[in-house]
Amino acid sequence: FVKSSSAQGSVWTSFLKSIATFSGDLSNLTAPPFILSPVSLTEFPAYWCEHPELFAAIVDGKTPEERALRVLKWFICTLRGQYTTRNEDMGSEKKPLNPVLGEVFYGHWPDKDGRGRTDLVVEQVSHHPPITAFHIENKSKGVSLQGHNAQKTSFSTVNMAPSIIVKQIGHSVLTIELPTGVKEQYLITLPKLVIAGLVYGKPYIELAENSYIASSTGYLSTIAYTGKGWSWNSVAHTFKAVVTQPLLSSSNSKPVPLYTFEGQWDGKSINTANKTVFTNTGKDGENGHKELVTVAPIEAQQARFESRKLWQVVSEGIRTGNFDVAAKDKARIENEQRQMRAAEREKGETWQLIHFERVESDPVYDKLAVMLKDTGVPLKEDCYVFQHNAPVIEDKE
Ligand code: 0T9
Repeated sequence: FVKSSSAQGSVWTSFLKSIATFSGDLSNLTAPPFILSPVSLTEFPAYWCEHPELFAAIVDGKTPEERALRVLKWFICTLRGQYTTRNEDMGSEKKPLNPVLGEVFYGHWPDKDGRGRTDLVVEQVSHHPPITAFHIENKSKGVSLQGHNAQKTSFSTVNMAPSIIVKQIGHSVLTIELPTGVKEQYLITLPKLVIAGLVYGKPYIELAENSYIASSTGYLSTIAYTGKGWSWNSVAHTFKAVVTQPLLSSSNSKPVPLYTFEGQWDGKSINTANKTVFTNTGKDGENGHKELVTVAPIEAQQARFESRKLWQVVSEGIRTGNFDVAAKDKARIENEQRQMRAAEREKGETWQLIHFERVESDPVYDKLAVMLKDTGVPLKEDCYVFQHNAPVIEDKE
């Protein structure tokens, strides 16, 4: 059951052994060249908005209930991009480039059909452990998403197959401002990942357990990832989402289910009550098309550590199979970072973030987290909260 070509096979087998005995953060692990991705993790938050029209349309929901459903639909439609893109584009999950402290990634989705322009700002706010913060905003519609993401990885055997378990640490908060000026917030927690397919040398992601979307209007969506995907005879990427009625404050009754959706998060799902199609992110589906983020060409990138500019030589090396060129430039970047950290220590300085600031707590998160806890949701450990702190979005059009 080892990757076919025997030379590669033995490299992969010893890599698997090193993962199995590794403790801590997998971003530090040296992986065989064929599993390297030319893309940095700072680019990943763009997956949240590859359906910019669904993101914008949230605010057009007429009632709190309709908006909660639109948030759920948008969220489900992001999953295919988040978790299957590398398999679709490169044949398997790949190890992303580990961002440097202060690495930034900027992009936007242009205005089209009245949906408004959406801007993306990403910054690597910590290197040890790696934490990525992002802010996505459609100003004209009054819709924004702010979040940060980190991972805790471990090795385990799932359905008799060696697998990497990735606990996502962090959360996102979606804020919408209605035309009346009223604001609604939605706390979005993140699912657990199982990286399966390792023995075949073709890793892919399956989602596990639950994630939640808790709204300030009281609606709660519970998304259960049924994860049949790693049993040989069943369908991959299945989920069931239940939207419950707002709880009256301080009542300890069980939330009443209003809607249930079932299906595949990378394909079709249906409303189980009336059998209408809910989302379809599959290739030919209603929301199958995705719109990649628009990024300035490398020559025009101004920031010191703008992701594609920083990793240009490394990425090119990986893409063209010149792994020694890639390794050399990666080592150069990492040495430079070590020198910067040493110089800062010497001067008693710390690296200054550009777009985010670390805060002790976030009142919106605290409020929604309490609501989740009250409904009996076990809240996972979180990392520090980062807040977007600067009006960095200038119109470049
Ligand atoms: C946030 C997403 C996250 C980042 C990636 C686990 C992972 C790094 C984190 C969670 C995004 O919103 C969604 C998608 C994919 C996740 C990555 C998949 C992956 O394998 C890596 C880890 C660090 C590895 O590279 C493990 C080693 C490798 C051999 C497996 C292919």
